[in-house]
Formats: sequence, C-alpha cells, structure tokens
Amino acid sequence: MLLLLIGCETDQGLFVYTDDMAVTDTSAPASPEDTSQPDDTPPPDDTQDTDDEQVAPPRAPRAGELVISELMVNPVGVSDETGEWVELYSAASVELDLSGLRLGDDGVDDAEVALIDPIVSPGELIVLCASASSNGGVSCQGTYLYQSFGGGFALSNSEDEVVVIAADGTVVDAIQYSEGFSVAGQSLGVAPGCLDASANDTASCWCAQSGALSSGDVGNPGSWNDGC
Ligand SMILES: [Ca+2]
Ligand SMILES: [Ca+2]
Ligand SMILES: [Ca+2]
Ligand SMILES: [Ca+2]
Repeated sequence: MLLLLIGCETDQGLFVYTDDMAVTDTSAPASPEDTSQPDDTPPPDDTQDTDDEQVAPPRAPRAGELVISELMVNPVGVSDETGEWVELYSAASVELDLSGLRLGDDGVDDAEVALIDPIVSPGELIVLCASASSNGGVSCQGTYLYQSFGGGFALSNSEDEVVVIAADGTVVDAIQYSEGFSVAGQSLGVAPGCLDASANDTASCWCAQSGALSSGDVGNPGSWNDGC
C-alpha cells in the first residue's frame, strides 16, 4: 500500500498526505516520551486523625468512677428543703455521660437527677442540689426532688446513706454516716487525699469545710475541699 502520496512544504512546515488523506504536521518537534505515570497516591493529609488520637464518646459511669466528695446535710441559712446538696468528683479517665443518674439511700430515697449538662470531664466536681435557687448561693449542675419520706432524696440530719446509681442500676459510690456526723450550717467534705470511692467510706476522711456561702452557711461546693 502506498502510504505517502504527496508532500509539500508550507510556511507552517511539511504536510504529509497519506492515503486516507489525514493531515499530519511533522513540523512540531516530537515531544520526549513521557514515561511518568499518573500519580494515584493521594497527598498526605496532615489533619487526618490516627486511631490513637480519636476520643471515645462519653459513657455511663462505672463503679468507683464518681466519688461522693461533699455533703450539705444540715443547712441553717436556708431550709433543708432548698439548701441541701451533694458534690461528686469524677475519678474517671474518660468523659462520662451522667444521663439517668440517681441519688438514693438504703431506705426509701431514690430520685433521678436533672442535669444541665450530663457530660462530665475527668477530675471535674459537680454539685447536685435540692433547689437550683434559694440554696444559699450554690452554683448547681443538677437538681433532684427533695422529699424526706420517699419519692425523692434527702439527707437526714442524724444518720443516713448516700448512694449514687448509674442509669443501668450500677452503684457508682455509696457512703453512710451516723449520729454526730452532720454540723449545723456547715458542709462535710472528703479530704483531697481521700478522693476515692473506697477511701470515702472512712470517717476520718471527712471533716467540716470552710468557705463562705451567701446564706451565711459554710462549704466548698464545686471547689476543692479542705484537708482533714
Ligand atoms: Ca436519705
Ligand atoms: Ca438535712
Ligand atoms: Ca464509698
Ligand atoms: Ca468541694
């Protein structure tokens, strides 16, 4: 087959006419063969988290991960009905979701806590109050129904128990106290060295706290306790 029929020189270069009359411009220099392959590898992404850096979602507290750290058993500046409160310390190493948390005792008390924000960070102190207001100047992260004869939660001025119960029924922490424990107008707190769900079962770990409240009562709600 005759491939090259006619060729002629033009200003633009040599046009070669082939038998299918296609036009090929030979004046353009042949480009060097591109041996590189398309790069399918995505560029490194510095912002992408590795598995090691991903934070687990908040979960319900397990036994010992919340510690009963301070109690206002017998307020004087305001009534027990509005002035009692319970402080809890998170001893967990992860964020906790306290949705459905309950406060109870060994008798009739059992009350679900209504929390402003159920997510608690490791090492955080939260204060759960009988009343969000009229409590003597305490800043509360949650409230419960005060009821001293069942259907709520109350701290007896004589002897009582405090049981912290997770939504799934797990007892997270518990303490009990007897006659002579409470002090009128003063909270009782766990010494910083005893902030542990087992250690707080020891009476010597508890003592009356300082710290002025606007009601004239004394305590350290939401702040670190005094040593004992
Ligand atoms: Ca009680
Ligand atoms: Ca009381
Ligand atoms: Ca305990
Ligand atoms: Ca405290």
